[in-house]
Amino acid sequence: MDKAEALEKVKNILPERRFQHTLGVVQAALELADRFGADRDKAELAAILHDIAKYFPEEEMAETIRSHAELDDELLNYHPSLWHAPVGALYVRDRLGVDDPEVLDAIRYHTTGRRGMTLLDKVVFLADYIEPGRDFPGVQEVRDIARTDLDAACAQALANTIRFLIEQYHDVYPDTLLAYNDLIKTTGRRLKDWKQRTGKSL
Ligand code: DGI
Ligand code: FE
Ligand code: FE
Repeated sequence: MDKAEALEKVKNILPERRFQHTLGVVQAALELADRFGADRDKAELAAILHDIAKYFPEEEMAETIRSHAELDDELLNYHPSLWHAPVGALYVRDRLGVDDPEVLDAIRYHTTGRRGMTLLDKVVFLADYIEPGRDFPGVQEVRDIARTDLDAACAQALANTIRFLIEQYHDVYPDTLLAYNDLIKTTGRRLKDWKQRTGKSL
């Protein structure tokens, strides 16, 4: 499946607003790929397809998770908004013939992240967070950090998400915490310095 076919497919599947978000993620992913040396074509394909399963019916996604050993059954104990990422990865592999494991993983982990995120995982995860259409508290700071520091920007995005989830008394999926713990080891110092230098509260 090439880029044009993938775009056509998601344009047909997604509502207009979600398609516009997808185009924003593509733009952001290409910028990040160029800045941090990721494969442009893989970043673009993963970005185009990342939310393809966003509006699949919940019961259908639950059944997909139950019937595929490679998808963690534990997902069923967490919020359904997490399901579209792994289900989407499986869908593009089995139904659209996407066979690049790096692209499939970037789609699979775009919502939660994971321990040991690859360069491509980070590019797609961060692009989803900072694409131009996003407007939530803290996003501008993450955009600023992302100009120079991919890992620190991902860590800050994860910190914001975890804080938001906890404020709402939502559950936090283990991969989200593992991704944060992993990245904060190497970026915590830089983020503290950044915060002190800019006086920004993150
Ligand atoms: O699909 P998008 O809206 O573009 O973005 P996304 O794939 O990052 O999904 C965002 C949603 O996922 C948002 O409602 C927060 C939620 N989310 C992310 N990590 C976790 C989570 N929800 C729970 N309950 N637990 C998590 O760890
Ligand atoms: Fe998503
Ligand atoms: Fe998205």
